[in-house]
Amino acid sequence: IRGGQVSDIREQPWQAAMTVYLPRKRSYSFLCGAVLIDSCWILTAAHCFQERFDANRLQIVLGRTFRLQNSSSEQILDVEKYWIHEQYNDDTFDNDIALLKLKSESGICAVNSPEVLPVCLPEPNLVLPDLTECEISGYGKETEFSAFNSDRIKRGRVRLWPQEQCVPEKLADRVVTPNMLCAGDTRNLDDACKGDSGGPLVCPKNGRMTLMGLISWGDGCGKKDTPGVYTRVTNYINWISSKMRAN
Ligand code: 4AZ
Repeated sequence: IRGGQVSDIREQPWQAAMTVYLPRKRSYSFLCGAVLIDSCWILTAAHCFQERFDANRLQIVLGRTFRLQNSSSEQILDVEKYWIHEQYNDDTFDNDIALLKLKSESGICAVNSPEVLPVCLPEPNLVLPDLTECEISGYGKETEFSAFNSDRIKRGRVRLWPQEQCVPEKLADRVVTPNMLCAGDTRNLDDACKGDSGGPLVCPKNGRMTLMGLISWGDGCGKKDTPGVYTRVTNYINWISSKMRAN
C-alpha cells in the first residue's frame, strides 16, 4: 500500500497472504494478497498464477499483522484446489479472479477469531454511489520502485471512481472493461501497489464492510489523477456461488 497507514490485522481480519513453496529456496515465499470469504474459501487475483502452481505448493496465512513474523493468532492453511476464471485474459487482466478451497478433514478450515474473520460478499446487483469511501489493505510495496514488500499490514482509504472516468486515458492507454472498477485518493494518494494484488477493496454497506473489489492493476502506485484498478466482485457472485456449491 502506497500512503495509507500501518494497521493491525484485527482491522482487516479477512486479509490473507498467499505463499508458494520454492524448492530451490526450500521455503515459502510471499506471492500475493488474498481474501477470506468463508471458513474454507479464499479469493485472490488470477494474475497471481503466472505459473500454474500445483495446489499443494500453496499456503494461505491468516491472522498476521507482520508479514514474516509468526504470531499466536495466525492460522496457516493448505490449499486443496483452485480455480482461475475461465475467461481470465492475461493481456488485459479482464476477469482477474481466482477462487481457492482450503484443505480440511473436518469441514472447518479457518476458525473465527478477532484476527481471522470472513468478509461479507455483496449482492450481485449492489451498486454503491460514486465517491463512496472504501478501504484497501495489504502487505505489498509502499512505493512503486521499492525493492521490498511491507513488513506490516497497511490500510489505505480510496473512493470509488465514476465508471466514465475509469478509462484508458487515465491508465497508460490500457484496456478497461466493465469487469473492472477504479478507486483512488486525491488527498494523500493512498493506492494499492505491487504485492497487494489479490487483496481486498471493502466498502461499508449497512454497517458492514463488504468486498467490492480485488486489487488487480494500475499505472504505478499513487500517481496523481491515476486510479487503482480492481476486479468488480459483484460481477462474479454467481460464479463464486456455483463453484462453492459444486465443491
Ligand atoms: C501490481 O503490480 C499493482 N496502483 C497492483 C495495483 C496497482 C499497481 C500495481 C494499483 O500488482
